[in-house]
Amino acid sequence: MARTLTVGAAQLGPIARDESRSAVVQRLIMLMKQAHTRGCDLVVYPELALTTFFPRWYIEDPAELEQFFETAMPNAATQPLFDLAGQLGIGFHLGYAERAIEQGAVHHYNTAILVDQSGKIVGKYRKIHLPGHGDYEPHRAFQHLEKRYFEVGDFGFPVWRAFGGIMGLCICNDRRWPETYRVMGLQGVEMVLLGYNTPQHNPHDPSSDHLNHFHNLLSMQAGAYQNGTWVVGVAKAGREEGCDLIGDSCIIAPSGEIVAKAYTVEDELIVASCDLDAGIPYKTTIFNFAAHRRPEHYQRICQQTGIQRPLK
Ligand code: ING
Repeated sequence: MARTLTVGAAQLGPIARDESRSAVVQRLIMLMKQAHTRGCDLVVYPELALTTFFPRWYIEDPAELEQFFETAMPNAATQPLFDLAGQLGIGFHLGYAERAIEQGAVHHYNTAILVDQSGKIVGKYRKIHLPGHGDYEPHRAFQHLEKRYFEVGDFGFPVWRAFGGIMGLCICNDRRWPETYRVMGLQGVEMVLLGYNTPQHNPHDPSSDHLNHFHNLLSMQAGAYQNGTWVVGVAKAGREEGCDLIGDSCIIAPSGEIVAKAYTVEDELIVASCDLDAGIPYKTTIFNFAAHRRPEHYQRICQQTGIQRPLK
C-alpha cells in the first residue's frame, strides 16, 4: 500500500513592512482552505512567513526589531491558523522569527515548525546557515543582516516520524549546502520541507544574478536526488518593499524531477500527491551507502591518492 502524502506548497507574495500579523494570517488561512479543498494533508509556508523579510534593513531601535519576532507559538495572532488546521485535519510547516528565553537568556532564531494534523507542534528547526553580513553596510541598496538578527540554530538537522513518513526541515540558505540534505539523508529522511526569501539580486555576487533561478532549483533537485528524498521548497516572492524576491516554489520528487512549480510571484498554491516510497529505489540501489561506500574502499582511496584523512 503506497504511503501517499498530498502536499500543498503555499507560496506567498510580498508582505509589507506594516502588514499586520492578523492580515498575514488571513492570507495563510485562505491558502490552507484552498489546500484542504484540493485534498492536501500538509501545507508548507515560506521562511519568515509572518512578516516582511526585515533583515533587508539596518534596524537600530531594539524595540522596533523585536516587533518582528514571535515570543510564543502559537500566539494570539497565529492561534486561528492552528485552530483551522485542527478542524480541517491538515498539518502545516511555518517559518517565523523566534524570540526564545532559554537558560535565563534571550535568544533570537530564524525558525520553522512542523505541525501535525491534530494541530500539535511535532518538529522545530532553527536556521544554521545564516547568509549575508553582521554589520551595517550603508553602501548597499539593501542589507542582508541575518547574522546580526539571528543566532545560529542549535538543533542540528533532526528528522521526525510524522505524516506516515520521515520528515525533515531546513531554511533558505541551508538548501544550498549539501551537508544539509546529507545529515538528514543519513537519518533516512523521506521529505524535506523548506521556505526561502531569495532576492533576485545578490549584493555580494551580482555576477551570478542571472543564474539565481537555476541555482535555486539545482540545489533542491540535487539534494532530493542524492538523498532519495522529496523536497518541498516554498518562496516568499515578488517585489517586497522594493526588493525583488524570486518565486519558483516547487515540489521535487526523489528522482530530482520537479512535479509541481509555481508560475507567479504572488500567493499561489501548488499541489502534488507524493508517494513516500518513491525514494526507496534510490536509497537501496544507487545511493545504498552501506553497499557502495565501504570503509576499506575509502582507506584504499586515501592511500592511493595520498590523502591521509583518518576514517573516523
Ligand atoms: N536568502 C538567500 C538564499 O540563500 C542569497 C541568500 C541570496 C543567496 C541571493 C544567494 C543569492 O536563498 C536567505 N534568506 O538565505
